[in-house]
Formats: sequence, C-alpha cells, structure tokens
Amino acid sequence: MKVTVIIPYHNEKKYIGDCLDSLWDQTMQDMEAIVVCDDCDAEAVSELRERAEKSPFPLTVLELTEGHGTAAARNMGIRNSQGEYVLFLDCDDYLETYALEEMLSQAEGRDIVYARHAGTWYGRRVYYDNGKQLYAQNTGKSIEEEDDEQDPDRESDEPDSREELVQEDEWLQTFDMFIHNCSSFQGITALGMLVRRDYIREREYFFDESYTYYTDLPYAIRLLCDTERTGHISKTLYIKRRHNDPINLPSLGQISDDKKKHREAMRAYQEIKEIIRGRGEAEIMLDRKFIKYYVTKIARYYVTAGKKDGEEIYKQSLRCLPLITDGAKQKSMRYTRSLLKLSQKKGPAEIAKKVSRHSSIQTLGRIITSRSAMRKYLYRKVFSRMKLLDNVVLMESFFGRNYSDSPKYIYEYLNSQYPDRYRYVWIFSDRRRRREEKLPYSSKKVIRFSLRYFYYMARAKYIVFNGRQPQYFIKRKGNVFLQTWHGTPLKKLVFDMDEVTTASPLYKKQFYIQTRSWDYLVAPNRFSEEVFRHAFMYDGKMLETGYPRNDILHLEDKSGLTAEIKRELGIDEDKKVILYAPTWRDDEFYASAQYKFTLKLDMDKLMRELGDEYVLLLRTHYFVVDNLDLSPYVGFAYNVSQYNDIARLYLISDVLITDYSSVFFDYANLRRPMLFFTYDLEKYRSVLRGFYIDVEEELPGPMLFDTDEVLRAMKNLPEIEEKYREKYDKFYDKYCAWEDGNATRKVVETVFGK
Ligand code: C2G
Repeated sequence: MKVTVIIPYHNEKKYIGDCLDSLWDQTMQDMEAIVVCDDCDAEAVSELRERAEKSPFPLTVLELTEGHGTAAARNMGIRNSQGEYVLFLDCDDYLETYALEEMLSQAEGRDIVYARHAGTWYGRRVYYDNGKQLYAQNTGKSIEEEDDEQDPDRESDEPDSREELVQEDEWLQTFDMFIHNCSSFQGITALGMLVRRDYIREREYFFDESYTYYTDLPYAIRLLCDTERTGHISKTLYIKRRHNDPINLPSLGQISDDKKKHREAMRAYQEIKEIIRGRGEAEIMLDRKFIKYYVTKIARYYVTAGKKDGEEIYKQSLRCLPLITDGAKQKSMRYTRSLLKLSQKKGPAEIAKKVSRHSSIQTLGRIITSRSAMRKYLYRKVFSRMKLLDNVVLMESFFGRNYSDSPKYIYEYLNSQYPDRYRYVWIFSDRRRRREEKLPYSSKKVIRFSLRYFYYMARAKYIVFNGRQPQYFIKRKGNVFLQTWHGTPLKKLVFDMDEVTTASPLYKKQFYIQTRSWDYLVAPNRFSEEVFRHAFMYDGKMLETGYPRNDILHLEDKSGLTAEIKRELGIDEDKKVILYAPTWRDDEFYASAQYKFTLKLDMDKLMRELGDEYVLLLRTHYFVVDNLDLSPYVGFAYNVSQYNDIARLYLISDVLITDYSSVFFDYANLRRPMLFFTYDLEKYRSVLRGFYIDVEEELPGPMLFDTDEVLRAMKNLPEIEEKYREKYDKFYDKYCAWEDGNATRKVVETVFGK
C-alpha cells in the first residue's frame, strides 16, 4: 500500500464529508485512510463507520483511547499506518483530486514531499464552482459596510516580505515553500506533507502530546531538518479551510487563549532553535516568523495582560529573544529592532508603553491622512464620551438608501401621536438621496459616515434601524436599540448558512457581535421569530407584533391612496398593475455591494400580449446597481427601482411577480395573486443559499420558468387564484396572522412607552 492518510476527528460533522469525498475522488487509490476519533459522540462515530463500509479503499475508524488532542490522534494514526508514506490531513480540509498521485510522482528517493497549500472559506462545491472569484470578493469588505473598516486599530508592524531565493538547493527551496506557505509562525503545520513511513518509524518521530496548540511546529521542523532528501511541488494540492463560524465552531487558531498560546509558542520556538541552529537562510526565515509573532502578539499582550501574567510571559521571552539571529533582526523595520532591544533590557510595563506609543503614532498618522479615520476616532474618543441625548431618535432604512420600511412608519406614528416629544435624525447614504427624500414632519438628515452621522450615532439615545449597524458601533449605557429587520426569511440567514458566499467571510462573527447590541427585534410572524432566534443567535427581546411597514396594507379604504400613488407615478388609473420585484443574486456582482441584474423576461412579448390591459412595474433589489433601460416599452413598463417605499407599490399592484424575495410574505397581506418567476431555482436553492421553507409545498402561486409560462399564468389568473386558494389561506395564516394594521402602535408603545 502506497499511502496512509491520517485524519484526526473531533465531531466536526459539518466538514468531514468534503474531506473524505476528496479522498474518494483521488486519481491514485492505492491508499488507506485512518480517521482517529477524539472525544466524538456516538452518532459521529457510527456515521463514519457507515461510510467506511462503502469506502473504495480501506478506511479505518479508530477511537482515541489514551490522551486527547490532535497530537495524540495523529500518533495513533502513525502507529496503525500500513502505507509506504503517510500524509496528515485535517478533517476540515481537503485535497485536490490528483494530490496523492502528484506527490507520489516526486517521492522516489525522498523522505518528504511538500506541496503548496491554498486557504479558503468554502467547502468543495463552492470552491470549485467559483471559489477563486468568491475568494477575491471575500477578501474585500462586507457588502453592507463597504467603507466600514472592521477594526480601526488594525495595523501591521512587520511586513512579512519574502525574498527571492537564488540558491538551487532543493532542501532550502522546500523549506522556503514550507515556511512561506504557512501564513504565520502560529500557522506552521505538518499538514499536507507526504512523509516516508520508515523515516518516521525508524527515528520514532511522534507528535508531542503535551502541546495543545503548537504540536505541529517542532514536529514539522524536525522532520524537515533531519533529512536532505526532500522535494517540493509548487502546484496547490492541499486546501486548508478557514472556519466561518468562530462562535460555534472555532478552529484552534480562533480560540482565544492568549496566555497559554504564548507560553506554548515560546516553548516551541526554543525547541526548534535547537534543531535549526546553524542552518543559515532557513534559520533566518524561521526567526523572522517568530519576530513577527513577538511584535504583533506577545509585545501587545503586555498592554492588556495583568501584571502577573505579563511577568510570566516576559520571563519566558527572555529565554527566547537572545536566540534570534542577527541576520533576522537586520531584516526587520526600525521599530521592531528597537522593540526587540528594549525587550531584553526592560520589563513588560516599559514594553507595553512603547507598544502603545507606537500604536498612537500610527493612529495619529491615519487620522491625519484619512478623514474617515479621523471621524471614527472622534466617534470613539470624543462623541461617545459626551452625554446621551435622551430625546433624539436616529433612524435608518436599507443603509440609508431611502425613506421607507418600518422605521418610516414608526417615525410617522411617533410624530403624529407624540408631537414634540422627540427630535429625529435620518441617515441617507449620499447627497442625492438626502436631497430627494422628502420627509413629513421636521427632522435632520445626515449622510452616512459623515461627521454629523458619527456625532448622532454616539449621542442619540434611540436607534431605529432596519438592518445591521456598523461593526464599530458602541452600545452605550442608556441606549435603546430597536432593530426592525426587513423581511421574513426565505433564504437561509447567518448562522444557518453553511457557506457565507456573499458578505465578509467573518460575517457570522460580526453578526454575533452586532446582535448583542439590539434591545428589541421585530418579528413579523411566529415562523420568523423562531428563525431569528437561531439564525441570529439572538436571545434578546422579540416584539411579536408584525411589521410596522405592513400596516398600510390593512387600511380599510385603500382607494384614495392608490389613486394618489398611481398619479404620482404617472400610471393610467384604468390600467391594471403587475409588480415585478425580484431579489438579488449572490454570484452576480461588479464589486462589493454592487450587484448586477439581468432581466430574463421577454419584454417585447409581455408588452404585445398584456399592454392593453396592464402596466408593468420593474422593481430591482436595493443592492442592484444596473439601471435597466425600459425606454422601448414606454407606457407599458416603468422602472420603479428608485421609488422609496415598496409598500406603496404593493398597494397599487393587482398581481405580484417575484422569486426568492421576502416581498411575497408582505404582499400576501393583500391576498392578491402572486406568481413566482424562478428561472434559476436550482442554482439559487442549492448552490447560493438554501431555503427555510419547502417552496414547492408552500408557495401560494405557481413557479414559472420562462416568459411563456408567465404569460399563460397572467391570462389565467382567476383559475390560478382558484387553484391556490387553499394554499394561500394556509400561507396567510402562517405568515400574516399577526399583521392587522396595528404593528406600529404596538412597537412604539413597547419601546417608547405610551
Ligand atoms: N425589496 C425591494 N425591492 C425588491 C426586493 C426587495 O424593495 N425588488 C425590499 C423589500 O422590503 C424586502 C426587502 O427589501 O422585504 C428584503 O429583500 P429580499 O429580497 O428579501 O432580500 P434581502 O435584502 O437579502 O433580505 O430576512 C430577510 C432577508 O434578510 C432577506
């Protein structure tokens, strides 16, 4: 048998499927896999055993009997291995399908073959479908907060530059790839190394089980340094998966356990210096990784650590710092060099002072050169220390895109019922919107991310938003944060999403932090309440009221208002109205927060067949930036994408066409017919998102896949209404039961008092 793949497993059910599938699909199958279960539940073990039975190659499932942790699991794997070579694979990672074949092709006469790694936030399906594209997108900022830097204190003191190697030395080339593949000192790993089993066995190389976090470091360095017979492959063969849910499923690197990590890191450093001393360039490469770790982690630790902890780490650092080669120090920046020097002379308090000073200088530099950094600084250090303004309500809908949605109705209700009780500040995303949005009553309008915006974010007592607030929002004592949200969820949200293919890959963590600031969350129906609880991991107060934005749909007499809205839009009062309001597609974008939309309806046909009786309102989602040209269809098609309040469009529509947008839950309040133009259902459902409800079962209208089907449905609306009557009633009872025109009053009375 050629290869044994050793996989430690600790209940990561969500990931192991991809890992094993990538072995199933290997082009070279002369192999075995050993999965070592470390403290797994019975279900996880039996699922694995079931898989093992069907495996095309021997798949052994072992349960760790002595010790625990990755080191112990891998050691057990080594002891039970049969292959000529072993390869370490983590259960949350996977291999390229030709990985083993490629590595073996280089293995003759070598003890170790090392191949390049790639990092990804995604499982195999997304990675191979359009992983690169998504990766490029995801290294950018989250879509809702394009200019919201996630950490205002983010800085890098020591660039991790890599120099071109001129030597032809194969060992050094392998070492170079190995060390630079690992993004940091703490990321140095034995994963993806194909190692001759006898080389391991003869020298009794086992992982040191006394480490929790750093067992790979000394192990990998020792393996590499004890042989000259190494080779490397510059193709990516090992895919290392980052965890997008550090709240529920953190990887070892995402666990915050600083003191222990620092202790182990330094112990590992001392150990590997014994091994690598005198290896010239290789030693310098490794030292540079350690220096970066020291400057960005340990020295900063002194700023926040207690005295005792700081002293303890400091003592250990005194044993490490003298081991750093001059060659590595010389390649460092000036600040780093002086910090290293100081660290050997002065204690943790002095080091912390220097670090803080340096960080203040960097902040100052940022403030001077960037207005946005200056505003954020004022927000944190000045405005947030001023007294809260008890009568100010700050409001935002759709990140400032318009005056609409539940905040609008809450604002109007407050003004009409309690005139003069509060002052209001509305946020708009840009000058044009601020100018064009005409608000009843008196209110201030501020531009998102302007100085006045930060001022009111810090000082307003009440915050009423229908979406997330920025990452850097500081919840103050006395703040009342009312989160109305903006739709009954059909598409899976946050913690229920396996892959986060849209926003920042750390979306889950960010979301978790953001929801901690919410005092009230509005639920439109019982179903949403339950989903919000798990999808947002929200355990705060839930307002079981229905959406304030839908009160208008329950007006007894709608005729006056509908006539007014039709006039406002220039629509002939005798024409019936079709509203086409699709949602956005995660994979169709120009850049962060700028989504494309392609119209899949044949407008010529629709106009020809329906133009006498109907007009069509096209309403794209607020993330879509494409401005669709409807000029050939004047008098029939209207682009109402910029119209502020979709609820007013619902009111004048006789029929809704949508897809996977939450608009249909709201529109159902009117009990008017709905058609679902779901031309990309499979992609949307199974690749991009995943739904909470069984659409085939629950949707109160037909799913249609091309213009002809839409036309046929439009011409048979009465039959369709008849056919879906029962489903519609059920749907209404499940999603609209709380909405009876009183949601705004109920929300206001709970949050603001009578
Ligand atoms: N919307 C709109 N026009 C569209 C689509 C949506 O005005 N063409 C508005 C509606 O108020 C809708 C809201 O934006 O309820 C949310 O739109 P969705 O299409 O459902 O998508 P998304 O913004 O991703 O929100 O829990 C709900 C989810 O968060 C979905």
